[in-house]
Amino acid sequence: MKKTALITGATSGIGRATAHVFAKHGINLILCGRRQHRLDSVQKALSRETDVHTLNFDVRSREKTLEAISSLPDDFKTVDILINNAGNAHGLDPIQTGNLDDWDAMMDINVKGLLYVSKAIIPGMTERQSGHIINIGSSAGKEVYPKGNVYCASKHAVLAITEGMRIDLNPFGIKVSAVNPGLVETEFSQVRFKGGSQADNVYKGYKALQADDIAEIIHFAVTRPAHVNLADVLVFPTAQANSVTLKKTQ
Ligand code: NDP
Ligand code: 8X3
Repeated sequence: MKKTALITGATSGIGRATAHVFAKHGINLILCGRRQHRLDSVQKALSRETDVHTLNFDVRSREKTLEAISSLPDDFKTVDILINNAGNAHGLDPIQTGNLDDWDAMMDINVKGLLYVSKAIIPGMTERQSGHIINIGSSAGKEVYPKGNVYCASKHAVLAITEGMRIDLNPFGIKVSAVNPGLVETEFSQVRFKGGSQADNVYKGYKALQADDIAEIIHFAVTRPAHVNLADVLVFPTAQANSVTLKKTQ
């Protein structure tokens, strides 16, 4: 029986790479994001390999999130795997000069958006007494770095929510995992620096993780035997030792 996965943030980076790996292995896909043209092109690329449905909504909107997920056609209503991936950093500023809109975006998307999506999916999983939720945290959820303040707080919250979910969903046999990457070369820094030139240097002078590296780990996690749950995975590029120690060659 083919499984169905719902992936948030499937229009770019880690989410899109995960969609590709899942499709290759015959997992049916519900791809979510706000950029319709990207949803269309990922759907077009992957429909040769598996069944794909797309949902366009902003996870900041509680109503739109619940409405979109409740609109799923019968063939896609049973979500076996939820990948809570949508999220970004917005800005990199000391707390005293931080931007309130950036703070709102990070807490609303990375934390509250993850909760809204989970709220819509969990009832089906508890009813069926099965399922796997993977929350994409970050090394920033394990340690705080200079100017990371609110982004780090949002990812610490993701980790706390993951642990809470694992406890509360334990009686239902639902797996809950956190995958926590260090530096991954995606559109993440373009979003963080609002398209500014700072983004160009973030992945220079060392080999950063690629979105595919994380996608492979996510696929490994969802294909473990029923009695095995990868509860918490921290993954760095070899050049990175922690949030502030990075070996660059230039
Ligand atoms: P990208 O910027 O490449 O992708 C972010 C994805 O999130 C996009 O598909 C975007 O889709 C979606 N998204 C953003 N805001 C919203 C929103 N309001 N509503 C719905 N979807 C949204 O970054 P990454 O792939 O790197 O990031 C994915 C996750 O990985 C994030 O949670 C990030 O914090 C985490 N992470 C990233 C690391 C890195 O170094 N890159 C390291 C550790 C964790 P769209 O714009 O179409 O809505
Ligand atoms: C993304 C990696 O180091 O920019 O979570 O926080 S970092």
